[in-house]
Amino acid sequence: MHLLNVFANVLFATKISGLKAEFGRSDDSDDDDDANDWLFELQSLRGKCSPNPCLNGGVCDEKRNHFKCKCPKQFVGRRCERGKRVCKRGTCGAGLCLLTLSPPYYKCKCIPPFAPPNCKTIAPCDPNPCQNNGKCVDEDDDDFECICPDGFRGQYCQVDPDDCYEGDGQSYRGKVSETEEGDECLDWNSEFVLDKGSFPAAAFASSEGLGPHNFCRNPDGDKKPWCFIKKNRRLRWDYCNVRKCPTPATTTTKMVPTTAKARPTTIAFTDSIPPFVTTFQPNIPTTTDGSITPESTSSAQLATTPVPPTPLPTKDTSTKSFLTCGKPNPKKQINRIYGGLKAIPGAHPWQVSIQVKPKGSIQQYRHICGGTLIKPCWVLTAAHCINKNQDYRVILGGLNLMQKDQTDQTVLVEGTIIHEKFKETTDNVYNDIALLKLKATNGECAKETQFVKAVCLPKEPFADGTECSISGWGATDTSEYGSVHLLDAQVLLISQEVCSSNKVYSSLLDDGMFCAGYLKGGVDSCQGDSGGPLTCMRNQTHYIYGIVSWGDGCGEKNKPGVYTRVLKYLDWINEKIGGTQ
Ligand code: 4AZ
Repeated sequence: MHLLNVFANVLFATKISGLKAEFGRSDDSDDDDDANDWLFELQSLRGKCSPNPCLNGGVCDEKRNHFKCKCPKQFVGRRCERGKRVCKRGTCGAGLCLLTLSPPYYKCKCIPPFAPPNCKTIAPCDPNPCQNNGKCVDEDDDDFECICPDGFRGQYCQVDPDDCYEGDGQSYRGKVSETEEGDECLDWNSEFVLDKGSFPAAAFASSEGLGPHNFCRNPDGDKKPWCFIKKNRRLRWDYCNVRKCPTPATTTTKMVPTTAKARPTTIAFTDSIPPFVTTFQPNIPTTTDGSITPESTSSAQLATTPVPPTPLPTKDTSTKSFLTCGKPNPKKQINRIYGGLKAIPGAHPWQVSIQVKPKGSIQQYRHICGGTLIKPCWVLTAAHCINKNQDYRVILGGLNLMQKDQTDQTVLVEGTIIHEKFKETTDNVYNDIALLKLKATNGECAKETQFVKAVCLPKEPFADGTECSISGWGATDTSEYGSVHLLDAQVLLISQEVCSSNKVYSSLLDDGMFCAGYLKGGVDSCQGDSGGPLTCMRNQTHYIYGIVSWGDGCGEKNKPGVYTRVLKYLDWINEKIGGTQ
């Protein structure tokens, strides 16, 4: 998934669902213009004050065919959707610009050895950055070191000896502010985290423990506390170097680091995501070694002999159907105002990772494509993801491809059905749709849980301009081999007319395809996301509206992602799955 310039494109800042991921920052210019007006036009937001289209307390004024939002001082944009840029380039020198609730709506936080007030001069120990009576040692290279009293640790001795987290760390309120790799966390109210898409009020006093500080927290039900960091001038996140509390019965050795070394003032940028050794093959996949596979491969199921993919049994072996479709029940729906990001557990319970290995081989399975659970035994995907010479399995309910989650379900694929008129050309792909029939065990394929659910098939079109969701483990602007974590993003449906214009895809689209994304570039699906879902919501129900199919690059200007138009293939799908589950 390509998540460049997320904030430049985010229209509905207050409704970005909870996701944290790598994403780029928009340019540093103070662009308070309404570059995205054409999108509002697409959404026919004309003349309607009810419901109030103005965000962040904007007052709506209806005038004939138009509405106008009168925005509170701090907001701009047609719908008051963006916070004003208060920190111009260089305002805070080498420090961080933190957003505040009162004028001038920001303050600078200097990162030692840079000194207040402007963080432009270097004064390593003045004022003393070491807390808890830590001693600051001025080193030759304009750096410093904190010598901490016994038991205290952290770059600034801010972490006390009893600092630890319990369970998954959602209740952690300690002071660790460093990642596992030693990067310093950004303040939750730093402008870089919040950017101009939002106002920081919600970050100041949240029940999740977020606030105007940079301590690690777990506000979204992840496995342990994490924080945002800045790497290569991009916003990233990583797990924190925080200790798990000892269980009462066990005694642990007390860790007493004596010194905390300040890092060099220029951060050594490394990629926080472990190398992802799978190879995505966008079109017809061929086999490769050196793959990554979740540890879940130990499942007894996987030891079974390979199943020929076709022909499919006509009789459905499963009797159980799901109770609902399209109703996610995410673990925690926090109103994340930070931008594009890692998916919340349970937010895309129909998302599957399709994994392959050479037919009949004992090689490990590796992620090749995304897919969407539409029935307990059926996964919808792109035809270009299927290669008859491979064995297939799907992982349902998982977020992290590198580790087995408790919520994972691994199910073998009994057969594959590719659309009869699927055709790939050098420029595009026609009828890019396929079905995977899952193999039932004891009459059950996928089990419905909070993390595994089916999406609904669409019944009618969604309007151009509708904001829909894409998700996947595909390539990102910083990781060409894909993301270990499931990422998601919002994209807008683009009209066929606009997308078939000369500057976009000209005559390459047919009525089985549509475009979604932003003509400006940025947020997009990419290699490895193929086959995965584009879902749109109506009446609190999610529908699978598109399948990630193709595009000219990823995140490029005037080259949005192209999706298979699922609505066109409803009869085909129903014919193939019949009345089966
Ligand atoms: C691919 O190669 C691919 N930007 C998927 C999606 C897009 C481009 C390429 C859309 O699988």
